[in-house]
Amino acid sequence: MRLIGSPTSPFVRKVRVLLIEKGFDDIEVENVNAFEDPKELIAHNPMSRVPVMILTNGVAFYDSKLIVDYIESNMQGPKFVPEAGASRWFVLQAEAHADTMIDVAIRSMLERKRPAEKQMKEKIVRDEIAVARGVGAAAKMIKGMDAQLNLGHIAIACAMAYVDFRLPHLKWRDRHPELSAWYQEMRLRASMQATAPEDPV
Ligand SMILES: N[C@@H](CCC(=O)N[C@@H](CS)C(=O)NCC(=O)O)C(=O)O
Repeated sequence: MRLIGSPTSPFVRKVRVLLIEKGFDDIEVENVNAFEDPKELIAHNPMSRVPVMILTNGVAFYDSKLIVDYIESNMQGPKFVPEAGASRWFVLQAEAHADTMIDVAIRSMLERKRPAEKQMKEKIVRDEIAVARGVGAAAKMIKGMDAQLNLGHIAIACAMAYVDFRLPHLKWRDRHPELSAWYQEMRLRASMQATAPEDPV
């Protein structure tokens, strides 16, 4: 199998971290710029979003939630989503929460990239406040989860890295010291180190 991705996408990173934690550290990633509608991406995902996972038989999957589900259901290695019970839904909620935080962070980042006179400042402020609230909720989720690594941890760590990368001015660490301490450890994991974007711009 291989992935179509991008080095800075937090959704791609979530999938890659999960694969590495499962023991698959040699999955080929073909990096594209999804914003330019590259042919090789839209051939598999007409909406031009990464990640896309392509199996050896040519079958392709998106989005990242389905890819993660496929990996958990069909690939060997330790499990990162509990099979049943309240903990399953807690972990999946943490993943959905992290993904939504990223969606909002991306939207505000894209708005900020527009020429200053065209930016909708109130939209940026609203989205950044939403992300800040999201960080607070993520802190509670991390506190409520077992220490053993699960998909919720992975998704939240990728979201925090993205907030640091795109919205550093939110300075969330001062308000959430426990989340900050947890994240400091998380980012040292080999899977997080191997997927950190080099020289992100
Ligand atoms: N819900 C999708 C979101 C994927 C997504 O938004 N990917 C971004 C990169 S982080 C992208 O490809 N953006 C291109 C675009 O919006 O045109 C998932 O979980 O895979």
